[in-house]
Amino acid sequence: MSVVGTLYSPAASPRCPILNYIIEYYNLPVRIGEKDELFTKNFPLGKVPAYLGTDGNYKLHETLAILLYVVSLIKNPGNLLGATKDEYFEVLKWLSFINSDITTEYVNAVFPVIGAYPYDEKRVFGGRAQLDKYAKVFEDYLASNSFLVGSGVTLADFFSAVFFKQCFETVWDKSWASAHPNISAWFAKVLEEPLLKKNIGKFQIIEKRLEAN
Ligand SMILES: N[C@@H](CCC(=O)N[C@@H](CS)C(=O)NCC(=O)O)C(=O)O
Repeated sequence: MSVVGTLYSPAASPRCPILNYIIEYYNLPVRIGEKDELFTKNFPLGKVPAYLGTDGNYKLHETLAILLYVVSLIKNPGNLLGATKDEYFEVLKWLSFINSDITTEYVNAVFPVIGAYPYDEKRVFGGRAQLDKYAKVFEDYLASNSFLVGSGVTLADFFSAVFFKQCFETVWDKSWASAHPNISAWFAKVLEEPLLKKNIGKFQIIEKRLEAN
């Protein structure tokens, strides 16, 4: 199948890795491109991810729209979007929670520490606390559920686990993982799924949380 469009999706951007994994794993006809003149011309906000169809007219920004578009290109998506209509909406619920509330607090907790933003202790501490509050929603839910939606792995698990991987590389260290056994067990299990295994391989949780120098 010929290429249907270009996805601007730098691997280092928190919202982007899962898109690239899905495109590569399912061999989808989407080119993953670097920001270029076409990107600047078509996406004045300059935010990623962004998708431009080969006709030059079909444009998507917003992670969730792009994610669902990319999944729509998979011939047999199986259980990715859930097994029923209700499950589909539950998948969307988790995607939105990760993409909005959790991403915002991850950025607050981590970006000033790694030098992506000026250091601001109040922001970092506030982000960590809020992130913990949101993580508790997962920890409690996963106490009695194997996956985030229904009885099998869905896009909600993949999107969340790939996002949490970034947390486990920066702000959620081994002691945090021990204090959150349900998230940790679910995370390890989802990482074993072929889609993530192929892309992430063996993963080590950071020994000690990153702190500003
Ligand atoms: N609402 C957008 C937010 C996209 C967004 O903020 N992307 C970040 C990277 S994860 C970005 O491009 N930041 C650069 C900037 O804000 O200029 C979405 O859900 O996709």
